[in-house]
Amino acid sequence: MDRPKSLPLSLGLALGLLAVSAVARAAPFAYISNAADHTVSVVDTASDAVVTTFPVGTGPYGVAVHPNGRTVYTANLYDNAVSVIDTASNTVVDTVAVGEWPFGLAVLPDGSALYVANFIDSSVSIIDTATHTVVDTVLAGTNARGVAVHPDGSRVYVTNTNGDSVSVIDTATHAVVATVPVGSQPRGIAVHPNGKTVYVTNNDGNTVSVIAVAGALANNSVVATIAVGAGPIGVDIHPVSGYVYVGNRDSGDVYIIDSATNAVVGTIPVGLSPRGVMVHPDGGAVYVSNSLSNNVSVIDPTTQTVVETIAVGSVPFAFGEFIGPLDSDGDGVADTLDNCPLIVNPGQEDDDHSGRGDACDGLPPGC
Ligand SMILES: [Ca+2]
Ligand SMILES: [Ca+2]
Ligand SMILES: [Ca+2]
Repeated sequence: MDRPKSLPLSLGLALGLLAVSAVARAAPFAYISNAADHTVSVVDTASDAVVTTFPVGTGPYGVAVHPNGRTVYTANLYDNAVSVIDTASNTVVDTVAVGEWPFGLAVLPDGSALYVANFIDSSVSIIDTATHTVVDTVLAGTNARGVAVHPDGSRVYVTNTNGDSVSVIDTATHAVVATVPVGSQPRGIAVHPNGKTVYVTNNDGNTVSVIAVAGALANNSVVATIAVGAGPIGVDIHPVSGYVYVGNRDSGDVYIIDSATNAVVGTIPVGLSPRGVMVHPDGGAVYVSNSLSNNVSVIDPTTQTVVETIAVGSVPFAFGEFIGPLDSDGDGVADTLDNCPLIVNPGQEDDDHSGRGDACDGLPPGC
């Protein structure tokens, strides 16, 4: 079943104004890393079909998509390396050696650097995404695992699974500027899209810690602890509703927390041993990788029910931000980078230096 897609109002206006009939709405892809068969399953999120599966390094537990959507990275636990994947060809184009047992990883919003948590080394490797080289290694807490980036790019947050803490890294200096005690065995981590709080799953404590990181409470301290299901790991936050989706490994379900009240407002059964959880960038679905069912559950966030189950590879973890960015006009340039996000202009020409693509000059805002 195809997930219904609403046509953005501004796209409707653009279509009407330009009488363009063939603007494809290219869907981003979900890159599901399969830890046991050392592959990535690529899911077209418009159809929820697996379009291809390709090999990467050994034990790809973590995965991250570059903000431009042209590169994907997997952290390969058993070869102590990161695979660099070209999404045009879905092939590994480079391999970068990092620390021992790399797990989670995340890219800065400007795309310049990739942060990789090394579990055994309790460190974070910082990779320059232009050169594919490690430019720095930062000591974190004991057994670094999950990585999340603040939307303003200034801070990276790392869970330390056996340190029961979160390390806060300043991306300008690479210094650890705070170490925040959280619950027992923190694993997953996500920054609220409003930039004010960070949600951390405590796998052993069956709780979620909420850290205040901006605003009046910008002191990197835990302001709430919420009881969830058994063995929480994956976590992500819906950009519109502010609902927090938490995958619980041992109870095989997803808890929904309303971030306005930090109350649990729902529970959704999924597959066995859910790991990766990510809200689709268009807000229309939530994807959950079930590591012992070898499939992905797709949740409709309007009904909070599973509407699709997608068979993937063996032991899908997809730990991280595994879905690519929106590219509404399908010209290969992500919406956040496209100077005419609803008009096909892959060259991004701006000959008059207006700051808008020449294809949009003179058209109403939103084209
Ligand atoms: Ca585009
Ligand atoms: Ca465009
Ligand atoms: Ca222009």
